[in-house]
Amino acid sequence: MIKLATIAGSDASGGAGLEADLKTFEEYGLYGMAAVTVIAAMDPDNNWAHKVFPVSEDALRAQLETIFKGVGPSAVKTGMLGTPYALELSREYIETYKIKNYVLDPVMVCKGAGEALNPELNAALAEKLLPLARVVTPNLFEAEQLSGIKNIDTIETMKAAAEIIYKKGGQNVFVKGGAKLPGQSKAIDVFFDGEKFEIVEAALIKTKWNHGSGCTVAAAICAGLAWGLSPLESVLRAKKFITESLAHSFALNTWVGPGNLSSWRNAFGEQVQRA
Ligand code: PXL
Repeated sequence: MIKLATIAGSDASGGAGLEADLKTFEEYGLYGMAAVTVIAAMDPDNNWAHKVFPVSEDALRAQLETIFKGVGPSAVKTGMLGTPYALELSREYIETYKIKNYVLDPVMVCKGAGEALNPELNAALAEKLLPLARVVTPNLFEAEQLSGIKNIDTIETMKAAAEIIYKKGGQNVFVKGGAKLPGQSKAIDVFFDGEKFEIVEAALIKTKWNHGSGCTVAAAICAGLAWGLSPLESVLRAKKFITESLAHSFALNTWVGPGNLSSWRNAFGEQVQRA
């Protein structure tokens, strides 16, 4: 059994964070472990406003010992870190245990939270985690923060950002335009491996119920790498997985809804296949 781990926030609503990661790993037929960095809860009496409760440094380190020393993951993903020590500990364990298949989802905002969660963490993330990442998966906002480019709203500016983020240390950069790139009739992302750009296109699924998509895509890429796929192959598989999932997305309430991660299984009668 291939074992992999996520270091991420818990989303009490179940659509994003480590809950999305574990569901994705399961759909890929892999065994998932999770270290919780923060607990995110949403207030039904206040328009689903997010509250984030950090897990203590001791508790996080203890979880990382369990996962890295006690088991040994063959691939790791990080999501919402939320504190400087979560970032430092992630780096320490990924480095010490020489994790090659590390996917960095540079979570900087979550829907409903509005502003960037911890602007001061973004610089540290670029400096300390980016150089370890086999694949980094910024959305347009995160790509702006990581690259310093102000308005990323075209394929050309996505490419320019990917190049800068690559130069800052990400070995493979996947800039997700998705449904957010203006004026497109497809969902468009840009992949860059330092030599070649790949424009990744898929059907544009118009849905409001896309909560957890970023987490899911990064987890799916992580699972692909753990299978032994190349970074580009992992990205293409992840894109199919999320597109299928979004095509079957659903509402949890008036505010939020996730994709349906099991829709692949339902559509094809099997787990996500390797080949
Ligand atoms: O989708 C970003 C995200 C990541 N991680 C956690 C979250 C969210 C958004 O709600 O709650 C734990």
